[in-house]
Amino acid sequence: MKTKTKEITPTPGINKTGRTRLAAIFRWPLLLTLLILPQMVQAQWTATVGAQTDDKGIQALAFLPNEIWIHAGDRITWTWQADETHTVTFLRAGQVRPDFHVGCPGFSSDPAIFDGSTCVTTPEMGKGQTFTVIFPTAGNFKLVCLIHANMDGRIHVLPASEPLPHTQAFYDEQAASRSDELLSDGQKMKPQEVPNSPLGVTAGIAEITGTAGGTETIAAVRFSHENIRIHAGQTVEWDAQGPLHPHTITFGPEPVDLMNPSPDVTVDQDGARHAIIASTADRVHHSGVSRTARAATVAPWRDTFSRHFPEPRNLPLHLRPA
Ligand SMILES: [Cu+2]
Repeated sequence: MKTKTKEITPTPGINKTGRTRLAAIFRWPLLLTLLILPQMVQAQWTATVGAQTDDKGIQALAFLPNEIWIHAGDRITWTWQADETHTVTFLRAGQVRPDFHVGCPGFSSDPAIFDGSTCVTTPEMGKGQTFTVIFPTAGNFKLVCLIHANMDGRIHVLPASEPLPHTQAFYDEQAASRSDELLSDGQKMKPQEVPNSPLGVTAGIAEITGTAGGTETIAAVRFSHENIRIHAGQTVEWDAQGPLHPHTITFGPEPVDLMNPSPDVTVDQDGARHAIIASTADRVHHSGVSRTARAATVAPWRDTFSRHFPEPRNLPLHLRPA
């Protein structure tokens, strides 16, 4: 029986040599992709900024977690968890810490890329906001908040060939437990007596703590007395006991300018600011928000403010976290 051999017609334009060449052309990019792929897979990590109690009275000024190991090319997305505002900032080596209103100068777009050569920062951001930074090169980078001097962390960016010590689940667990720890420590903080002042009110307390990854601050953003009954003519003294978390003492509506005291505020011989409230219509405002106060990060910052009340009144008092 005669078998009919089917002739294979070569594809027009491609002879045997051509086909081999074509296969080689396709094989090389495939090989190249396989080699490069592990380095190009960018892992997405998540972390949080700040934490607070339900009543917002205790604020953890911290990056949670504050130490993360990733691979070059990976990205981290931070989510803000508290109403107190913070920044996510990476400065250039040797860069002087800028004012948070000024930024790098300027503010980075989201996502930002940080390799150590150019400053990256967000503006001040609050609860629910997110920001992503991509780290293309290996190195150890310091993460800071421009608003709170004692709030920082470390990002260790390893070459793709090196193994990472932890998983995302580990960091999630660490962030949650550290947040609980800081907030419960904050609830236990007790105000110190206001020196030489029987009618003293503490305007916020704070403690700086930390881990190997960086410093954290726990702050109670409340007055020590919610109500204080005095006689007309008596003076009340407010004492800020947070080393880096200044507050304003305000009677009346919140002023637009938080940075400068109202014109009726005078300064006593011992440096305490002083005002006299004669009527419920008085709108006096002492600002603890000053650049000088913010810059004093090493020495504990303390400020006092006295008010003299010549008339019996019920006056609303507001505390605004800086
Ligand atoms: Cu902060």
